[in-house]
Amino acid sequence: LGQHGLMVWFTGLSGSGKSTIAIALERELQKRGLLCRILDGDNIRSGINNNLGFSPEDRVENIRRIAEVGKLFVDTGIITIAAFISPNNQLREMASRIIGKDDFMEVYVSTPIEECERRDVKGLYAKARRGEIKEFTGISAPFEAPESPALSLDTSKLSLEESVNRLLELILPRVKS
Ligand code: GGZ
Repeated sequence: LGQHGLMVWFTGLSGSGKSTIAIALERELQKRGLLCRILDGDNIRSGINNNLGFSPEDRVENIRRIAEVGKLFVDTGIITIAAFISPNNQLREMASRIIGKDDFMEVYVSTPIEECERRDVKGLYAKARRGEIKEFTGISAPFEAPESPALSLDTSKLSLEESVNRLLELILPRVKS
C-alpha cells in the first residue's frame, strides 16, 4: 500500500468545525495519493450506531464501536479520520486504547462554545436552550477539553486552509512508509 495507517481523532463541540476540517483534510490527503476514510455521524450514527442516543452509556457504546471499526481501517493501512464530539477524557482514552496509542492522534477542535452557538448551523443550540434536546453537549451535558492533544485548532481564529496545513505537517511524516 505504501502508507502506514493512522487514526486522526477529532474531539470538540457540535458546530466546532470537526466535519468541515475532516472533509478538507481528506481532500488534501487524497491529492497526495493517500487512502483515507472519514467516520462521522453521517455514516456511523445513521448506520451501525442507529440504536444509540446521547445518554452517557450510549456515548460510551458509540465511541467503543467507532474505535473498533476504526481499528480495522487503521490496521489495513488507511488514514482514518474520526469526527465525533467524544466529550470526555475517559471516552477518548478508551478509543486510544482500542486503536493502540501509537496509531492514535488526538486533535482538539477548540472553537469556543459562544462561537459554536452563534453559528448554530443546524439550530440545535437554540433547541437545547429551549429544552427541546436533552443532554446537549455544552448546554446540558458536559464537555471536558483534552489535556494534551497533538494539536488544537480554534476555527474562530484559524482559516480552514491553515487548520489543514497544521494537520498535514503532523500527519504526513507519520504515514509515509
Ligand atoms: C450532542 C447531539 C445531541 C446531543 C443530537 N448532544 O452538530 P451535529 O449534531 O451534526 O453533531 C452532533 C452529533 C453528536 O454525535 P456524536 O456521535 O459526535 O456525539 S458523542 O461523541 O458525544 O457520542 C449533533 C447531534 O449529534 N446531536 N443530539 N444531545 N450532540
